[in-house]
Amino acid sequence: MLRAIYPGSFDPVTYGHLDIIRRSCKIVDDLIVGVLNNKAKMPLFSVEERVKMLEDVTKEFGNARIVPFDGLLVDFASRMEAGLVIRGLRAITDFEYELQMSQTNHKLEPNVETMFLTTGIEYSYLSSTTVREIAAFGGDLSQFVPEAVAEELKKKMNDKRR
Ligand code: COD
Repeated sequence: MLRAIYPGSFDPVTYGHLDIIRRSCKIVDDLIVGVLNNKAKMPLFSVEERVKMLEDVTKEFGNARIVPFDGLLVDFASRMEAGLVIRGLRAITDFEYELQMSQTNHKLEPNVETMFLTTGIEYSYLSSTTVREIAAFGGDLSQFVPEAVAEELKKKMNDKRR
């Protein structure tokens, strides 16, 4: 059985992330979407909120499960007994960071390999950062995130304005 981890911040999950999850689920038997619980990064959504949104939008994939983690990714991978990490590659700007991360992880834990899936062309521009910015200015989010996530973003932005 092939088990992999797709780790990230998912603050919030976008159609770009979902595209990678959908395609990964066709490749591996058990996909663990690892949600980083890093309070130092000051995410917009709490880890519980990010996990809940991911659970809602990945229900249709029978072999994906959402698990929060903190600490090192390689330790999380060992705990989950996963030897494979999947990452998405959007553009050359992602490459340097991703290369450094995969090589560091491999040095820390040689049993963990990283596999890259290139983004679908229609999502290559898309990031959680731009989604948060559009939401902050009340823009239309329908092309970027599922409806349930757009609703959560609107609520969060309204709460912040109060
Ligand atoms: N299309 C395709 N892929 C996309 C898109 C898109 N539009 N948007 C994002 N992605 C991919 C990203 O390339 C990434 O692979 C994944 O989706 C998640 O993206 P993010 O932005 O939500 O998550 P990141 O990149 O902030 O996640 C970083 C980690 C949490 C994985 C990293 O910080 C980590 O492992 N932290 C734990 C500490 C650790 O082990 N550090 C040492 C590693 S060197």
